[in-house]
Amino acid sequence: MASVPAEKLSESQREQTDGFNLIIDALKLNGVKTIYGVPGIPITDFGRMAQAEGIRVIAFRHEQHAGNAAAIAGYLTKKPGICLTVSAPGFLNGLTALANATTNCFPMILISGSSEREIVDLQQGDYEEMDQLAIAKPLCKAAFRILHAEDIGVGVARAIRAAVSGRPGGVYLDLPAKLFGQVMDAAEGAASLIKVIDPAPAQIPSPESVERALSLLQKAERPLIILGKGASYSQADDEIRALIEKTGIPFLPMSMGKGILPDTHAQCAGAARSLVLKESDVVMLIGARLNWLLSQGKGKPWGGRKQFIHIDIEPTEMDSNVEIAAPVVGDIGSCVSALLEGITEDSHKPSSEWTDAVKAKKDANIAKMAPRLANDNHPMDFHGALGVLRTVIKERPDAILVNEGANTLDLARGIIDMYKPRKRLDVGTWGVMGIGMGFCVAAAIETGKPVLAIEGDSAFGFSGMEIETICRYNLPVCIVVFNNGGIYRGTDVNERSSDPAWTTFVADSRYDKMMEAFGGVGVHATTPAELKSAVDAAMDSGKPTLINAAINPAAGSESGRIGNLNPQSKLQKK
Ligand code: ADP
Ligand code: TZD
Ligand code: MG
Repeated sequence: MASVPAEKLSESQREQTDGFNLIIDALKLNGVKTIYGVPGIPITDFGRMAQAEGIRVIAFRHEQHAGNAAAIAGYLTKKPGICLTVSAPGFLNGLTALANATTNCFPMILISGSSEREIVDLQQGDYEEMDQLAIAKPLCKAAFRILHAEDIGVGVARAIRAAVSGRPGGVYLDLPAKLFGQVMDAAEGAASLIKVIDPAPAQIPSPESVERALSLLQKAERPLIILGKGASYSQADDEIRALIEKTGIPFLPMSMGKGILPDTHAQCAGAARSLVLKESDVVMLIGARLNWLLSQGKGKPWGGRKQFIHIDIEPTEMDSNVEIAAPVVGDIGSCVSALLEGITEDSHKPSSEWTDAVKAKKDANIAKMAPRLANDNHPMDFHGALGVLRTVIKERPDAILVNEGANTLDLARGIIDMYKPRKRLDVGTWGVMGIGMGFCVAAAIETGKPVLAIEGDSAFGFSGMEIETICRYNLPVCIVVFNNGGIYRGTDVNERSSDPAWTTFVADSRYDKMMEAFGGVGVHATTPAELKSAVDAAMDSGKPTLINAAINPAAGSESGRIGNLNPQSKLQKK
């Protein structure tokens, strides 16, 4: 029987769709496979329906961790990670992750249900009433609200493009409760959806900017290349490796830039950081900003003025702190490819004086560190524990390392060599605590690889409840809590009252027991050997595991490596 054209059918005869289905269809059309979130009004049914439609819906215990999971999923895949929350308080819980994603240039979309416009705008006291769009706007790259079912296609498309094009970042998408139930003709609804074509188009640098960079690099006597997390994000791994190996220039990876080339690469200057920052004359930044992590490009660590070549997709990043002699604006893959075309054998080789000096310093520092990493001190110290975890990553270079804390972060970053790109995930630009378990969940789900989390005991506490999530989804995550009884140390004393010092926790806590409560494996490790065998067992079995590594409470230093950032009272008693 010939089918009757849709427009000839009466309203009641036509097939209908609604907001719920259109949002799911729009996400699926654009390749969204996973949503990270926490259920509640008005999104509970939406999550159920998304799951029924084959989208993986990962439920967390707190929205901040779902948001962090979405953010790092975006970083790992170059597609926006999706976080779904309820209105006002759930939205606010997710907002920290959205702001952090934007700060770190990770693409994600925070989708929150919200109250009705009419009631919110007249402030008439709706359930969880809040003008979420206005609050999100200054904290993310873009924010949109969809009021009508027929706009869902456009709204989702705009959110995706805003998150991943140019400098990636966080996008907020506001979905008022009424939208979900709005009904429209199914055929018209399907036709209104947009599959985003080329969401992050290549951005080709101008030939002049490439020429300028090449000639500056050629004049350099002591060149240096710095690789930031933008370089990891770009996935231009082959081009970056070719640039570095063809020129022979020493490279310094930023924290999450570690592993683009192995830290053990002959040209890696990680172990000679102070020397290369101070002594270099021309520095090429690839996907790294001259922010506080690089002393804003000036002052003592830099030993005077440098000439910078800066490769970045964001034009306004140039000259943000110091003069950029050769800005190269474009996507890293296109920029590095263009540079490579102008580099021939030996055309940009640094002097052997320079590379020899870097190598000598690096070898000396590595040799100095070696015995400390092999120590078997009781109680265990950071170096003894990190010495064995360094071996774990060497033996399992595919594993993803999640890392947060102060001493636990700074020492692990320096000690643990990374061998492959995008394997090190950490506190990023803000040095924020709380990314740990959210990052673990998404790293395991998005990559299918085993995850090793190295967590300060304070850092772990920010997202610790999500170990239930890790157990519930049976993820191959091994968490090592560096338990030194507090923030930086467990030895502070409050001399005024019986209250504990505010940097300390319950001494000798057993975080491993928390894991057992949810059916995971818990281990208490007091020596490097016990730690190594417990981590190996966890990585072999893939079972959710938490190892409580008992670290000497006196071992850490205030604020790890950045104690100099603490303000000092001139009046403080000595
Ligand atoms: P790090 O903390 O590792 O030093 P930052 O987060 O400071 O790195 O810098 C990352 C930079 O990378 C940002 O300025 C961002 O605009 C840039 N970036 C991100 N993705 C790309 C890309 N695909 N191409 C070019 N630049 C990029
Ligand atoms: N809150 C948030 C969200 N981020 C922060 N960075 C801090 C507070 C302050 N902070 C740090 O910068 S590190 C840290 C805090 C609370 C914890 C350090 O203790 P730890 O690590 O146990 O995790 P170590 O190994 O004891 O130094
Ligand atoms: Mg601690």
